[in-house]
Amino acid sequence: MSLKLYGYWRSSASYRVRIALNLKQLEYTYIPVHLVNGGGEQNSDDYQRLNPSKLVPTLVDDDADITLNQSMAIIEYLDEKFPDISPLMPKHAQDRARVRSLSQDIACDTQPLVNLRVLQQLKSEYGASEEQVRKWVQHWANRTFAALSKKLETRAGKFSYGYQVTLIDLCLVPQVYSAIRFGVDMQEFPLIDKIYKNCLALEAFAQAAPEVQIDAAP
Ligand SMILES: N[C@@H](CCC(=O)N[C@@H](CS)C(=O)NCC(=O)O)C(=O)O
Repeated sequence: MSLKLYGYWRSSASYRVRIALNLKQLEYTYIPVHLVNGGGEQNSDDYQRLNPSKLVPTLVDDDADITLNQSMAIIEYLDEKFPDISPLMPKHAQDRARVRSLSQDIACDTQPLVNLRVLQQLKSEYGASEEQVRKWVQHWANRTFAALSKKLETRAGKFSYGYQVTLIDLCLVPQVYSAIRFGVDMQEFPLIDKIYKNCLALEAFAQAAPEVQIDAAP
């Protein structure tokens, strides 16, 4: 199997896919796309040919002749193709629906609000300062984590949904990483903080961490 992942060390959506690839024990070639240098390599003609959305990640599976964007679609693709190694969804339909719902709270309702191009637009078009942008990110992270803490109360075990890593954890960990970067106090959300730390203790998560990627800035 020949897999290529185009990503960026600090990109939360790329981070999600790296965790999935590691959990599935899949070898892949990581191709960094620098989102900031030179106006962002995601905007280059070469990258746009691969993904006209100008966003990372993009996964190329040469054997299956498929090029995919959207981290959630990529993760579900990997999960369906390799269902026996670290399944990321529970068995029963109602559990799967809950896992999707909680994952989408992060992937659909939070990450898009704090994505780089949104923050850049706040600064360039509306004159927001670094401090205002930091507050913006904190605001959306705090709202998400407050709601999520309530929702997870009844379902969480060691991980977000019981004692098995699920898609929620793949979304949660990168979002917490981003929130900490922008100064969110995770002590306000002890359950999420506990799950975050339990996940990071797993090799698949540790190896996917931004700081250990080949494109990480020193
Ligand atoms: N829904 C997409 C989001 C992708 C996305 O927002 N990627 C960000 C990094 S996390 C990006 O490439 N940003 C570049 C930019 O904003 O110019 C997914 O899950 O893959």
